[in-house]
Amino acid sequence: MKRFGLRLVAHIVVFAGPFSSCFCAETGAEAWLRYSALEQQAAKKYERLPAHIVTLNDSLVLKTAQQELIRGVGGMLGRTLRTRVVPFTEPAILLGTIEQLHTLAPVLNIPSNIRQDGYWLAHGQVQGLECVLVASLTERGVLYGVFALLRKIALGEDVLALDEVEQPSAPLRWVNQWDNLDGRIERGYAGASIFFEGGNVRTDLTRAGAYARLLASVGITGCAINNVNADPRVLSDSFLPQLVRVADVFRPWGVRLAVSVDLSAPKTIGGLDTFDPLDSRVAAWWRHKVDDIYRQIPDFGGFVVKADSEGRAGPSSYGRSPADAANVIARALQSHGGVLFYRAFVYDHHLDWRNLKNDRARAAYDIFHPLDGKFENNVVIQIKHGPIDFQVREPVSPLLDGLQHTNEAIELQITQEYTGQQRHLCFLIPMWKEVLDFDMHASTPVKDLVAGKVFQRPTGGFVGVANVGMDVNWMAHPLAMANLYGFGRLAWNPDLGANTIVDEWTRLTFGNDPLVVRTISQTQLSSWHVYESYTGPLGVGTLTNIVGNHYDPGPESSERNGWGQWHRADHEGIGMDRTMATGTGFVGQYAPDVQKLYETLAACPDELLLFFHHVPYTHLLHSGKTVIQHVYDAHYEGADAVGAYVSQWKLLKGHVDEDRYADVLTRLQYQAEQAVVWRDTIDEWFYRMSGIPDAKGRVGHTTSQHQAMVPQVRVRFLDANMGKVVLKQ
Ligand code: GCW
Repeated sequence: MKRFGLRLVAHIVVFAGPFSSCFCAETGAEAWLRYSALEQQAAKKYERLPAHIVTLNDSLVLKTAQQELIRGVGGMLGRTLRTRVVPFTEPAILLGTIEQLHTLAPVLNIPSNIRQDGYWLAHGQVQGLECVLVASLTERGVLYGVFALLRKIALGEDVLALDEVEQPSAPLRWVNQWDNLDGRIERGYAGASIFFEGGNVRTDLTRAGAYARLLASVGITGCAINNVNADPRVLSDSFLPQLVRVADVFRPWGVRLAVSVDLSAPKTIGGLDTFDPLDSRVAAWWRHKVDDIYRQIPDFGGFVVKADSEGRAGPSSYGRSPADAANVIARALQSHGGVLFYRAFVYDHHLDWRNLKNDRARAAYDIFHPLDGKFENNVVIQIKHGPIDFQVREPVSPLLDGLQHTNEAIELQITQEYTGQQRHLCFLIPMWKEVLDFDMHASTPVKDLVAGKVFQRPTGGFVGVANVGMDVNWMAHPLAMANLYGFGRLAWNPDLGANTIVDEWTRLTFGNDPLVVRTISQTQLSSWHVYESYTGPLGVGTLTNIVGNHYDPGPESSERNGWGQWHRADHEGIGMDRTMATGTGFVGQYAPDVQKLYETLAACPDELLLFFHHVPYTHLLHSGKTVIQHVYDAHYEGADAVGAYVSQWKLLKGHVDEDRYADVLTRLQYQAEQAVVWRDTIDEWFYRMSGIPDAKGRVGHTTSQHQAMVPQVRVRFLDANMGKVVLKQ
């Protein structure tokens, strides 16, 4: 009955046609910057928007801002803004820095609290004319203000009576791309690199420029374009002119180019016989290299370093510390204003699994906490949000609270390596919100720590591993783009709610049809829990094939090897004992209040139980279910929920353009099949392990023989450098 009702509504909407303007074919290439025409009624609201635009200087970034405004207003309101210069004689939209605005209109009451790239959107009298003002301390901030103004118009908000200051929460808001120079992307699921091809930077960098535009629209200021498993060649003299070309297409959008570097570069490409960070020849090599880069790219952002990790060269080769390694490069960058991101993802991947005290989760804190205060001021320790590796559920990394005298940035993974690889829907903002809001000690949320607010650090912030590719819609799955958008929005303002973010994104991407907005928002918001429930519930890890594609179910793959992603399941029970009392002691890396949350079975939340404790399958959860019954039920509930996504999506036929409708439908149908594969594989594995039957009689009685199927949606598996199995399609 309910279903029939919704269908009826759907037809009425289609015949009434108020949203028909968005039914033309869409590729997703414009992402959330479609600027599609507002319907008449909504456009009326902006009739009094000035018809002129005045840019207070002719810098590159302000020109970009001007063009973007013309483009956006043209698309949404069908009006062509005319450009004027000072002095002007008609009401205008004014774009400029605070300083310029102050000179032009000294009596204007300009707020004094604008910082960094924050912006002021307001209306006010300038030279006796009613103007819309977009101002910032920096030109980049003005560009961000223009994107905000356009977003408001797209969302139907008032822009004529504004007086608001928006500040970014943290100075560093960057993305990393794990692109190899040959054009493949490690853990990239949307085609080839937009930067590299056949060992060189692409000849045509149109997409790279378009990417910078997307990044700028959500306030991202820097992008490291190559894999952290870095090819040393990226620093060779002959490669530098190619990097210059990328910087050139980033610059109009205020995005700073950065690269990942291999610590052994002074030796592998520099002709030295060492890369010992304490050797003066090595220091000189880095200095010359960096000076050379800045001569050609004056706004170069800096470097990212992955060292002593998963086979990468590192300071341990010379008995030196990560601080020694980071500092030698950071000093070279210092006078140019460059930043050195040193990744805390340092661990031994040959751990002895038989030793119950061994624990990969301990590594980052054990290594970096003792070095707190030993890093230069332009070093930022880049810390994955959890102590293992972007699993579907992890506690927050204790290292985020373990550095008081060192800058830090949180690393979040936008590309869905362990969360369905953009073939399953998994909207990650709710997960990141939990991480950022998590209280590390005495009302100290992670978001304040990474922003440098708690210990008054000069810098800090957010890094997202994005891995967009040449696929026309950037992320392959049309709905996965919400993760890229949401990352930028959260990095700017981590107080935004997941529901606000998804609502914005959906309207900007699919239009304002209430049925579409409601359906997509609800689907996205539930998708992380759903994915978790049919893959790896109770904090056990993803139970995916960790020595292969990180995608299919493979619960045995994490055991009896050195990678340390163990769940330690046997016939009696499952889970890693990480307690201080009897386990690996990992819990002791947290502040006392957090220790109390995780140390005892009585306090530990169900969703992280198996991350912290080894328990029998019959252990009773706070929910009242046994572990084993929870596992069985969760997998059925999760698979059913994906089935429901398919039927809900079908109600949108005729409400979104046919191309994206069909594309998403195919993907959800595929996901629904895969969720059943996951359900049956995992439930049956638990049944074989535990010997405990499903109280509801389902497990072990499935009629179909599900196996991990060859995916129907295009798949790429790439695992350079790590010696893990590489599966090819
Ligand atoms: O989990 C691992 C990924 C690697 C990646 C590594 C890292 C770039 O499987 O592909 O390497 O994390 O973050 O360095």
